[in-house]
Amino acid sequence: ATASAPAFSPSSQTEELEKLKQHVATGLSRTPKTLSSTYFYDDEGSRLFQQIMALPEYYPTRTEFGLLTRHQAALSTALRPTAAQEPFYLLELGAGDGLKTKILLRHLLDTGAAFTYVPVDISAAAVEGLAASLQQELPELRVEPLVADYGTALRLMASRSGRKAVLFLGSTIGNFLPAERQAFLRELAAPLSADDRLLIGFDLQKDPRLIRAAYDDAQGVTAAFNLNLLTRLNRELGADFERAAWQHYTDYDPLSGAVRSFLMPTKAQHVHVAALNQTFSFAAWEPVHTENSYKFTRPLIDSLAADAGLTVAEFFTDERDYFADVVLRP
Ligand code: AVJ
Repeated sequence: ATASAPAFSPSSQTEELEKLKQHVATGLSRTPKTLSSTYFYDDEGSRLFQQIMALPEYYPTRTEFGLLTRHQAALSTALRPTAAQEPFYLLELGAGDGLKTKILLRHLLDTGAAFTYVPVDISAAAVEGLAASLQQELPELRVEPLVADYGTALRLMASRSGRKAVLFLGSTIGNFLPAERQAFLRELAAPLSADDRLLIGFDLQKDPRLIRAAYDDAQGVTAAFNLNLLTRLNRELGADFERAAWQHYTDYDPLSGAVRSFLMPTKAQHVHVAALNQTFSFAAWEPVHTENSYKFTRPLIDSLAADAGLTVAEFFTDERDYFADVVLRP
């Protein structure tokens, strides 16, 4: 593989730290307290998420994997330019381990598509691991890894000529609140030309018990994933969260379609954050909201697309209708 060294986002480490400090200062000062799931993914968080994807309760990854396998030919056709030899960029936001994407990458290579794969992730470890494994498994693939947040990656790519197919798999779109989701999709859609495509994975509404179990597994891996945020704040901001005094709690609301995850202090406590020179007080069982994982319906996806000026070109689902991979076009 012609894998270039990962390009790093122009925002420096100090800027990242400033963002985190600002985020924590704001989030822990408001009522109810909030911290964002975007901060789950330090190297340890990315490792725990890998474990989550293999859990028996966590159906989304397995389901989307099956779905991509089943529809690989139709998906590849929908994503690549109509002129067979026209080069294009296949940009993936939040690439992670790329296990699902490899299905499409293989199929595109086998059918002679000329493209450069640009995996984008905020975890350098994830992107580097992926680039290394691709070098092994798909030596003929052209890879340009990019360590950046999504906004930065999109702006970088918008300035390059050539067609783009943008992948946003795994129902990561479910992490946005409805208003943020609309704004994000408009931001994604804005730089697209008529022949560009978007492929987005949406977890669908289903038996609420199945959904809830996926976010509260028996082995406690999801709990560790959520609690890792406290460990991260202790390490990066010199906070003194006592991890044993916190629990993971989650619920699913079938009306809004939202799984919400919380960090719950089991007793009243004060937490000092050295980097902010500030102390935050928590009442016993005062929820700190850390994540939303929205579940979708077809009408919701149609209106989301329409709002961003996009059309649903293809709508692929698995045999149980658990998950959808949707191709959108301007
Ligand atoms: C990576 C955002 C798709 O919301 O299902 C898994 C993250 N959180 N278990 C999801 C997650 C708890 C996951 N996404």
